[in-house]
Amino acid sequence: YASALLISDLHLTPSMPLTAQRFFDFCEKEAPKVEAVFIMGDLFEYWVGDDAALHSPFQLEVQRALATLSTKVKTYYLHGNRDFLIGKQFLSRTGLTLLSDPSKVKIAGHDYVLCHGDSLCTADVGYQVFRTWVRKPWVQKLFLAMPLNWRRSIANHLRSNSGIQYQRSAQQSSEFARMKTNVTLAACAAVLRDQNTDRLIHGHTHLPAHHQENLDAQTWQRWVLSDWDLDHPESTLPRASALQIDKAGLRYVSLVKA
Ligand code: OKV
Ligand code: MN
Repeated sequence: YASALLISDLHLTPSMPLTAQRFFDFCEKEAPKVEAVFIMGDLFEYWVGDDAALHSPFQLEVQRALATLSTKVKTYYLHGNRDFLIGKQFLSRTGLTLLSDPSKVKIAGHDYVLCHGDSLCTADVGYQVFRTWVRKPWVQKLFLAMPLNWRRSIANHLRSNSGIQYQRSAQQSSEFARMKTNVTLAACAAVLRDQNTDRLIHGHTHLPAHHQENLDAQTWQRWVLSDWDLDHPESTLPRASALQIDKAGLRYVSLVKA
C-alpha cells in the first residue's frame, strides 16, 4: 500500500458517545483519503459473539459506518484482547478483512509487523494464562454455544472482577503495574525475528510513542498506537491519534479536534 492509517483501542461502547462520534467522523473524513485502514484490535470494549450485535442500534450504526468505509478503501482488522470473538458474521457485514496476529504488511516501501500488543505483554503472567484459555478454539466454541444472557453475565462478571486491571488505570498507577502491563523487549525481539523485519506497530498499552530499541545484536523500531477515549477528558495520557504512513514517512495524526 502506498498510504495507510492505523488505529486501535477505540473501545467503542454506547456509554462513550464522544468516542463513537469521533469514529463515525473518522470513517467519513480521514479514512477515505488513504489506500488502506488497519484497525488493530479493541475496536469494541467487549464482545460476546456476533449475534449479540444484531439488534443494538449502536452496533448497527458502527457496522453501517464500517461497511460504507469498506466500499471506499481496503479495511483490515486484527483481534484485540477484548473483541477477540469477532467472527465471520461481523466481518462479512462490515467488509473487514481479518488479519492474523502478528501479520507482516508492506506499506510505503517498508515491511511492518502488526499486532494488537497483548501477546507481547509477557510479564503479565496472570493475563497470559487468561489469554491462553479464552483463545482456545474449543473454549470459544463452548462459550459461543451458551445462551446470550449467560454469555453477557459471564462477561459482566469478568469485566467487574478487578483482578484483571484496565490498561488505562494500570498505566497511571505504580511503576510495577506499568512494567507488568507493558510489552517486553524479549517478546518484541522474538516476533520481529520470526517475521524477519525490524519495524513493529502495536496498540494495547495506550502509550503512544516511537521507540528505537535493541536486545543483544538485534535492533528495531517500534510504534505504539494511542487509545481514543474522548469521553474521559480528565485523563493525562495522550490519546485519540491515528498513525499515518505514506511516502512522506510515519506520523501521528491527532483526532482530538476537527
Ligand atoms: C474481554 C477481558 C472481558 C482482559 C469467556 C471463553 C470463558 C470467551 C470469553 C468473556 C468475556 C470476551 C469473551 C472481556 C477481555 C475481559 C475482562 C478482562 C484483561 C470465556 C471465551 F471464560 F467463559 F471461558 N469472553 N468477554 N479482559 O467481556 O469482552 O482482556 S469480554
Ligand atoms: Mn487491548
